[in-house]
Amino acid sequence: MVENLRKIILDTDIGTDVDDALALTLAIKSREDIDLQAVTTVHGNVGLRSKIALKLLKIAGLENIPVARGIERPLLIDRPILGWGGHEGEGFLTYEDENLSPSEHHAVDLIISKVMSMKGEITLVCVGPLTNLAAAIIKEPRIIDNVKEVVIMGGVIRLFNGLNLPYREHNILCDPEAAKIVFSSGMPITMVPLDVTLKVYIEREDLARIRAVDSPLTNAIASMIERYLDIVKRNYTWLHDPLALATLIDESLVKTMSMKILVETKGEYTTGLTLALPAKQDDEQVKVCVDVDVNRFKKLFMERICAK
Ligand SMILES: [Ca+2]
Repeated sequence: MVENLRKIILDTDIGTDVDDALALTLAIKSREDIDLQAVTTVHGNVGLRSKIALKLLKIAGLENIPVARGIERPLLIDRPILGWGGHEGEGFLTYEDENLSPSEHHAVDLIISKVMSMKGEITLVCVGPLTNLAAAIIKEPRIIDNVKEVVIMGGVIRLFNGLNLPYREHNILCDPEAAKIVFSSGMPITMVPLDVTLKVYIEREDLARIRAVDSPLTNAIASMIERYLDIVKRNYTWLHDPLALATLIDESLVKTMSMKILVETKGEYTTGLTLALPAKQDDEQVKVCVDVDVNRFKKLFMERICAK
């Protein structure tokens, strides 16, 4: 049913951790649920990140979906770019991909124009630092009331759920001021924190099933995963960003609780921390994912990725 499709913009730091490419692929292969309106890139070399997204879309035959470059530096400029691996695009992009050209529009403008031209219909899926979205809010605050929903992979609320959780998460730590603007904006937010994403992963042994599909897209994805596992010297890697996307495909995969989320920006040791408090009635309430059905998610992920 076309009218039930979720219109999304994927805002991503694709290229460093392989999970962004897997989230994009999950969106591409979930056409029955997801209408991918645009991809926007953020943090670090956004031109290179955009080429990676463009190439994946091209392999999938979706050259019509715009990919827009966003903001390279954190919002206040005085913070470093964290986590740039140096391997971004290696083994995937070739000299022929020089011709892949991103949208002439800036990511911030594309987000604003999509949200304002399709009021109440656009869901923003933010799986990188929140710089683009914060800048979009500053430039056009009316997007706050006109976005359908924002799904954020980011933060950690430290549920003490048996996982060895860090006290800060990368996407928020990269740009805490941007995160603070987003979380205090009043937008309807679903937060997919490390507390749940560190429960879901793909293993090297899953690659055989992906390779068996033998399509250009699955072959590309299998190679990207394999290369990333070699770089991080592990036989598994977490599916942080695909889980955020999957909550839009089947919300029953996760259990959520309403909380108030504050972002620390000034602490000597705690900058970038997401402080989760019980939400009172008048507070901005964030839907925070607190548990995930690991097996059902993994099954959905593999079935979608490996579908013909
Ligand atoms: Ca990401």
